[in-house]
Amino acid sequence: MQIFSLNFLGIFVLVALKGTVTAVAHTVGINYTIDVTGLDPDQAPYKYHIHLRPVPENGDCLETGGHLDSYVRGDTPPCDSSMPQTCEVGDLSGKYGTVSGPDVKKEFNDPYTAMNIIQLGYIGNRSIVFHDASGARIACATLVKVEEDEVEEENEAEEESE
Ligand SMILES: [Cu+2]
Repeated sequence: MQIFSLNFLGIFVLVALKGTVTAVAHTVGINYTIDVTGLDPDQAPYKYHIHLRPVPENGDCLETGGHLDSYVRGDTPPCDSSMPQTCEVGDLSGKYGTVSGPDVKKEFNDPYTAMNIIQLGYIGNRSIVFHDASGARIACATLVKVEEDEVEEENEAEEESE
């Protein structure tokens, strides 16, 4: 099942927010795990999206471009979480809920983003960006492909526990 062993990891560095976003291919779409600390509860709620471009070396989240929006839907009207198929593909918080803080551990499956480069919702070499309540981009991380054997080990451990 090689095709299911692709995995992307975003690691936040040099900002108050620390932690990871892990994206693991699922039978349909991607299973995400957000595991971060350091969100200021006074600036909540936080939104998080897949943005088009990776984070540049200077770390400027503004340079990650707009949301992954494979169908050019735009962000007006806002995403209705009861109809996630109508939202921007990259609008993860619109589909699965904003987060507060200071610590966040959140898991969800998103059937609209994809691991396969030929699919419209492909997330490779894109970024995940957190916005505070004002909309400011407070943290961003490039989604980088992780070595497959690491993922396979995880999968094996998972199978054993099932
Ligand atoms: Cu965003």
